[in-house]
Amino acid sequence: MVRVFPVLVFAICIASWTFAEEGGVPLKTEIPEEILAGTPPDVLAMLFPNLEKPPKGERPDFMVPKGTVNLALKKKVTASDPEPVLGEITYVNDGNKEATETNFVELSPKTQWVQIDLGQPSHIYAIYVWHFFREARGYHDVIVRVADDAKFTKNPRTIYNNDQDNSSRLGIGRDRPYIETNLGKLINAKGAKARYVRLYSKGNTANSLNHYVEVEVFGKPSPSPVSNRYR
Ligand SMILES: [Ca+2]
Ligand SMILES: [Ca+2]
Repeated sequence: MVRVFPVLVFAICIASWTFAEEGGVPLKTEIPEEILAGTPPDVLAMLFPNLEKPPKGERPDFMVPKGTVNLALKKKVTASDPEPVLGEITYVNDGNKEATETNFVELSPKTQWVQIDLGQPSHIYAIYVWHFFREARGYHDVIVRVADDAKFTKNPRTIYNNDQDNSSRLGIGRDRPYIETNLGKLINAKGAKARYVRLYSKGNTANSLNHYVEVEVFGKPSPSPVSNRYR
């Protein structure tokens, strides 16, 4: 541990320096009001092995370059299930994340995705997702991928995956399942350059359906658009 420590400190210094150079600022988003009913989180934790600990209170600052904004807000959104069971696909990124009884979109069972077109190649630093937090539950196979094209054939990359048994067949995920809260799930996208963001899930611990209250994609449009000409 003693030998690892200086390396860690060095890595943290480099990371801090990188963002400082770009004018790093803490990522800010509005956290919706907490509304919890149903299975208590500690009971759910027993049912849901290898659970990631839910954040307590406020999350520590997540630093992003100055000028980072939510690029997803009201951008074009599509889904694997074009006719939601409840709500509208546009609820995914309409900026409304209050946990009311009607303020979420419900997609069919099995693995489903929603996809946001950021409109241009962008550097993505963080993704915030709120599936459904009116009760303590966890979603299965939460996977986030980014790509240069809408069909995910050009430069697709997986930036988050907690499908540990590969039941959604996008590879074995190394991330851990988590319980939904009003704090949302913050995913580090590490500056990945892409235009399209796709989020998967495969039902949840309460039922087989898939839900979204809101998705935010924090980043900056890329100063040099991706060109195929010189590849
Ligand atoms: Ca919404
Ligand atoms: Ca799985």
